[in-house]
Amino acid sequence: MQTRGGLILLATIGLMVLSSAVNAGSIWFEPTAYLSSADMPSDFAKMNPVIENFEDGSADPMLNIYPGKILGPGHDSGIKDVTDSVDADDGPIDGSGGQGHSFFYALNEISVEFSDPVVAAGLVFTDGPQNMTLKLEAFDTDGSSIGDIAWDTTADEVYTGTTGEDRFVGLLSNDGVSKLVISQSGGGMGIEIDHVTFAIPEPSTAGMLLIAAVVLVCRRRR
Ligand SMILES: [Ca+2]
Ligand SMILES: [Ca+2]
Ligand SMILES: [Ca+2]
Repeated sequence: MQTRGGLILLATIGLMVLSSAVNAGSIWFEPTAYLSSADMPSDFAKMNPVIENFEDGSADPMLNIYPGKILGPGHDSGIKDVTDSVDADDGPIDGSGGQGHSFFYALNEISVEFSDPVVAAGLVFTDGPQNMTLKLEAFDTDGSSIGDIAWDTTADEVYTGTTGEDRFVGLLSNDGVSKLVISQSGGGMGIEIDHVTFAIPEPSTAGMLLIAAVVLVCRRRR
């Protein structure tokens, strides 16, 4: 009797957790100032995400980021020292990320594709022209839009690595995110990002409870 009661309780809890997970949908994180990974919103950081900071000069194999390229320390585009990494990536938090690595494209849109769907996805906008409206849009595994978030950038008219306008933005989604697109409108050109941040689904609590229930059933049958 005790085992059967435990089993029913376990299965009930499992179904409750499963049902709440399915109904949760997505949670968006408004743009927030970001000088190091310590500035990641705590509810996002709880997902134990991978942070791709480009500091080894390459991107995680799970990521396909396009168009554009990784910039290294002090990149010279005709204007010297245009690299605009997250501030802490080059050592001190000192108002500059000029000696770190970032990802840059000369026009107005960068896509980040995940080879497997992720449940947490975010990035840090690090530079662009003044007076632009930025938008981050997320897509599910069918390619349908999950939603977007837009904000007016406070970017200064400085093309070197200043960090006052750097913003983290992202979402958690149980639908699974397959792609992020960051874009800007308003006249100028050039967009730069860093700290592409993502978490793949872990075996859920619900899944673990259901597995435990199945094991118990098998043991009883034996
Ligand atoms: Ca710095
Ligand atoms: Ca970086
Ligand atoms: Ca910046």
